[in-house]
Amino acid sequence: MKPVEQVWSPELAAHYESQGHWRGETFPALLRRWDALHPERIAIQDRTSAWTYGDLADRAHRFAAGLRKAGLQPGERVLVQMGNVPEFFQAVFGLFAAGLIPVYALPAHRRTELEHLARKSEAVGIITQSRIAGFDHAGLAQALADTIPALRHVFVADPDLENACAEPAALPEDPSARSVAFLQISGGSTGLSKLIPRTHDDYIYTLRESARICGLDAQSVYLAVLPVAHNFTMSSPGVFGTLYAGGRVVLAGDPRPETGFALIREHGVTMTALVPPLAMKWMDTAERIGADIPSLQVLQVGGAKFLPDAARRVAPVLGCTLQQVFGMAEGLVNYTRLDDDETTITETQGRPISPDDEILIVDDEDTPVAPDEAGHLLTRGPYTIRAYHDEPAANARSFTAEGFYRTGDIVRQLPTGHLVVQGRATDHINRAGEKISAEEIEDHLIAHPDVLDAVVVSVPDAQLGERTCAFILPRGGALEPAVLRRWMRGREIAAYKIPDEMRMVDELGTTAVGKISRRALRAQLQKDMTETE
Ligand code: J2J
Repeated sequence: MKPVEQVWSPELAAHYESQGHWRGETFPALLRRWDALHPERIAIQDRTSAWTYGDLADRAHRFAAGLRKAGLQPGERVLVQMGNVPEFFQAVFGLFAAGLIPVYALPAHRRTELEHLARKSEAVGIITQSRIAGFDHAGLAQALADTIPALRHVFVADPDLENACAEPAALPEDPSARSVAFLQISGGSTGLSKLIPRTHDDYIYTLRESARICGLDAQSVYLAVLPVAHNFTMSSPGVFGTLYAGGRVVLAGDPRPETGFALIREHGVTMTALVPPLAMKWMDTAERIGADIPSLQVLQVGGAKFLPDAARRVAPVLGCTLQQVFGMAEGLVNYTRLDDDETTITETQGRPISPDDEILIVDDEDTPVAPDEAGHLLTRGPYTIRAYHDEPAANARSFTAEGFYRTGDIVRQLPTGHLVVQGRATDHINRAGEKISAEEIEDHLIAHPDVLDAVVVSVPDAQLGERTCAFILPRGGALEPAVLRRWMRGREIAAYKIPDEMRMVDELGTTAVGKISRRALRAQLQKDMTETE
């Protein structure tokens, strides 16, 4: 089994430590600390249950003992595919306590994505729910275990995560804070998702600082609307940042504004986070039927560009402060500060968490652009990865020789340090905050016997921000989009990856389509589409 690691240069690591960013804290130690400090306080609740910090520690430790009893060994990887349920926390903190490394899948993922994540991480097990939004995840997990011999353990959270628990037993020693705590997944601009190894030290630093920047404390109540496994909901400051601050996490079962407003009223929610299309839906509903959510102090919006016109509506319509969040699972997170002036809050995507986040904005030749000019955003810092797991080719492309991560985003920086996202250079589609790799979808389409070639581009969309359009060159006669749509469903991929639009074409451009010209072709089609919109 390949070890998972994340290594900074010794000089930078020493610097991050000397600055107090990395403090040697680990997730299993955090859980024990919360349990010792405030076991009676409510940590997590949803419609039907409320767990105190003591309950969480007890459940996680019994599950950890069960994992040990089942033979799982420290350092092994386990896929976690769960929705916004308290058992997610039992599973993940149980894995931490047993020295295991969670790999976070999203609820929307299907067999194709899970199989890729399982193989790439060499996972030995999967923890899931029997159903999420009506889909049979237990069946999927079992089918996966039947095809991947290494994936030996299947745990279904409901009804029987409890059955997997054992009497508390000796748990392994805490891991090194410099070791990898879990694997997040990349949005993936080329091909399939890559695995992002995040260490205890680096991630806990973002939790501590995010909680501080966002003003969280023991009185804070955070509503998780987006999937908890997504890096935004998990850490900016998200559910983990809220627990770090000793606050309370409320889990929403669905993202509808009516559900959100009811939960905010019922639990006195002070903060929540949405992607732009959802934020607009919440505002439209509030204007139509009223929201009555006086406890809500901060609405965070991020994951995709929030346009200034929409941003300006937040405070008057929802009666709370807007915080824009521009982050990435690879690391760097930017926040507008709660006391920034209105123009900064509505027109920028914030500034970095850390004084040690290094920001470089460069042209196509990696030469820094003039101040205030737009260019490629490169970054290096105390919580931005230096490499993906087991991806030598992607690592060579995605990181400079000095260890800066090439974010793929085009930004400009204001004299205050705030960043304005202008667009992006890589070929992913940001569909309502869900990132889709054009190449991955093209590969699925081209696998169809009647498709000679396909190119996928993004198109501006009033609701989603962007939607996907596939240009398809059939091999011979007519080919119906409905046939291809069925084909894509048959590929067992997340539903959000199925193109919103498919256009049959006679040719796809004059250049021979190869890996190099495909990029130019996408750009050309993109331009044609945008101009005809
Ligand atoms: C424009 N583009 C944005 C924004 C992300 C906090 C918040 C978001 C994520 C996330 C995250 C954007 N305006 N406000 O992990 O901790 C686009 C950029 C970026 C990519 C990263 C967090 N906020 N984006 O969205 O890994 O293109 O993380 O590089 O899913 O989303 O996507 P992801």
